[in-house]
Amino acid sequence: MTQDGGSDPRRPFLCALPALKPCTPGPLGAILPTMTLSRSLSGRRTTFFAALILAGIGRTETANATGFLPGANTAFSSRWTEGDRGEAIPYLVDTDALPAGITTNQALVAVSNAFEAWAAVTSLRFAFESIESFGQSAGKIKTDDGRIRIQMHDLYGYLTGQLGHGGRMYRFMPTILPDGGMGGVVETNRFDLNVAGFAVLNHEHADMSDPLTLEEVLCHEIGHALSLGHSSEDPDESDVDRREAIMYYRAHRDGRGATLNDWDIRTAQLAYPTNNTPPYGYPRYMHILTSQDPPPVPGPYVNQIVLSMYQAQNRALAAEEIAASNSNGLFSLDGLLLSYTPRLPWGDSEWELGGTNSWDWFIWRACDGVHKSAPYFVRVMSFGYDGERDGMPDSWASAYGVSGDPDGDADGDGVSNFMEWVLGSNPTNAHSVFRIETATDSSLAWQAKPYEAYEILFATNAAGPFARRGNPILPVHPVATAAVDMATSPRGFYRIRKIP
Ligand SMILES: [Ca+2]
Ligand SMILES: [Ca+2]
Ligand SMILES: [Zn+2]
Repeated sequence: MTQDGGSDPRRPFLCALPALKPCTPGPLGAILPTMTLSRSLSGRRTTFFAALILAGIGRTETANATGFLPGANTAFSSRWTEGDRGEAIPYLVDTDALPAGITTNQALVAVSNAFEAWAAVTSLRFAFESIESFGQSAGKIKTDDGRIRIQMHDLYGYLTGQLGHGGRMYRFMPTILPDGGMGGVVETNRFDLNVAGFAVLNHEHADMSDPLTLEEVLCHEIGHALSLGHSSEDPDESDVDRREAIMYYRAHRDGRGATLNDWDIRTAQLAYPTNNTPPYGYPRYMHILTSQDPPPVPGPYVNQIVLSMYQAQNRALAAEEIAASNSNGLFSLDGLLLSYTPRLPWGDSEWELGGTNSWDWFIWRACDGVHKSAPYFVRVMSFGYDGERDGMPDSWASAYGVSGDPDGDADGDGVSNFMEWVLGSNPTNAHSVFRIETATDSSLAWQAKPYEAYEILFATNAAGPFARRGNPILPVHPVATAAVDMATSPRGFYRIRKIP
């Protein structure tokens, strides 16, 4: 957990420094009665919740006015954001039982065709992960692991006579984003964030033994997993567009297979536009220096980070503040630079990285002038007292014998003592330094500071120009790895850049 400021043996001023206070709950502690899972996102005590609900509980597949399944606190619905980052949503298939006459291979082909029908007309991508026995009905699995579970059977008696059922689970932040937006804002439509999806099929129904009907039903139920509702639930629907949609509430069973019509495509693209996807960012962490009045002035690498954000089409991006706890210090956002000034000269104290607590948090999102990203957290994870004002915490610098010598290079590895602090390496060990350690045709590995953000850059010429390749990597271990393709793509040069 944490080192309490009063008991930390490294803390140099046991009595002179004020005690830290945990982030105060403020107005953020509300819990919705419908939530089934909560996460403390900050503070010593639980101060912040994102709620997760299973939208399939009510078994509704009825669309709201927008053609989507209703969201919790948004007039629109919920969406997946993986496609915005060019990433695939992994899916699992349970083949414990299949419709009569359908082989495992036929089932997997039908599932793949059903996913590909949606991928072809949206920004979404899907990737088969494995065959897996879920052990219970996919529609009852409450998780937020970002996967879609396709259950080819109903051995657990989940269905009530229909050919299948599909849905999704989503996350939302009722206190911070009461109007929705945890899944981003597409034009003016705010979405909650999809975190899991499912489809359950009635393998005992005779119609499901026709491979093309199976494919149609799969495509329909996957549409629900993507948050689409029914185009119509009117048995006498006169609107051809709605009646012929794959999302019509009755299977057509006419050999169409996984074929979308204009209604399906138009509706899906409201959440998953193809050539103008929303921007995206990443969670970030800050390690803050403190000192007696005045506090350190935020600057490059000191109490300041650059909010990095991305978008597939390279529109101009801007950062927008959503909320900040400002409990133990003050955040300020200037363009892409986020600075933090501690209120008081706090002693050394840190939260465990990877946990859900922090000394302060800041929530922001990226805007590209058309869309807005999901919200992202910046968390203050540690305070380090820097009485010498050399840019390094006194306890860290004295432990290595480099106090007061930020510009020196104690181990002669070419990186200054100060930058070794910034990069998370050992200033007295020349082997501990930010560099690529191994490179193969398929992967790179480098020494990293856990939970920092790194960009992969590539050039065909050593002199450059280098361009970003793939998405940033946020390692959780001191050795970071990235998948690359040097076997089939042109040979060239890689660089790793730590985002400031
Ligand atoms: Ca060095
Ligand atoms: Ca070193
Ligand atoms: Zn349906």
